[in-house]
Amino acid sequence: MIIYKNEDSFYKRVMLLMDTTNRAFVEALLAGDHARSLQIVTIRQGNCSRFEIYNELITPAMYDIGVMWQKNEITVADEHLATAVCDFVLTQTEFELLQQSASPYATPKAMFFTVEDEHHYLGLKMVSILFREKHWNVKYYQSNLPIDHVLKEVERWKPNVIGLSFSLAYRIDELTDYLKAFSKLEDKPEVLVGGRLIKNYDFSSIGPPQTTFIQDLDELQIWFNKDKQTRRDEFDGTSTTSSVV
Ligand code: B12
Repeated sequence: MIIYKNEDSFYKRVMLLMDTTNRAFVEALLAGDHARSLQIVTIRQGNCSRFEIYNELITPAMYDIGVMWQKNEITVADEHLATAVCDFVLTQTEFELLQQSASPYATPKAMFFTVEDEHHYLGLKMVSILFREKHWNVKYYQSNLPIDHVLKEVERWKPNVIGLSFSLAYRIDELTDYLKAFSKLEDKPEVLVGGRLIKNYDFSSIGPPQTTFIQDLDELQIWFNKDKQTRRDEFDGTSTTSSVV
């Protein structure tokens, strides 16, 4: 059974975070102004981490745009334009990480994608960049990856973590199929499921044991800290040491 959770307090917190810079950022996204949007992010980068920029600037901005769209204050075209600029800004925040990109054989490995027909991928992209920042070997497949192709990739690449995202309630059956398929995998990779609905519903009943539902970047941070305590290679040891303490 999927249990509904209260979303009011979350949205109040989001609105409180919308200070002047955040409003300027929303305006720049909606104006399709790549330069101004990037400038706002670059200024913030002076005293904020990537995590803070994603959590306190970009995520609230996109949620705010969703509310404006729902209230018919902006058009579908405005929202698409804002999405494109947001995607550009995220790519820029990933750019400098390319210098320290892990080799295709390095561990630990994590793959990211959205379930079939799910086109909301900006949140997933942020998460994949945060994994890259922590020196994970990342493969980011963006959106709409059918289950048989996911399973082929898992078999071939053998990731330690499979991260998937979904945003629309009517994708729950698809999500359940993916999770069932992962529970049958021999290597038992850890599965992380994220997306806006995790805040509102308790999905634990559809997740096999190695699945963790993560509602936001704060929870991801907790997961990273826990993972660091239990995994030695690439973080505190060398790549050939055991990954289990
Ligand atoms: C931009 C946008 C789009 C873009 C998608 C752009 C893209 N490439 O991602 C486009 C235009 C394609 C789109 C299409 C649609 N959309 Co839309 N969209 C949005 C909007 C405004 C922002 C989404 C976003 O980027 N949010 C910001 C990110 C950062 O937040 P997030 O996804 O929650 O991710 C965070 C966490 O959830 C978590 N997380 C996410 N994934 C993962 C994965 C892992 C592994 C982990 C650990 C964590 C994690 O970390 C992230 C970082 O903070 C939302 C509003 C909203 N509230 O989100 C509506 C929204 C989601 N869309 C909505 C709808 C209805 C649609 C359409 C059905 C519209 C239509 N009629 O065509 C289509 C469906 C398309 C499809 N088949 O998927 C509704 C859904 C309503 C509902 N009740 O289900 C919303 C809520 C708008 C609204 N208020 O009505 N959309």
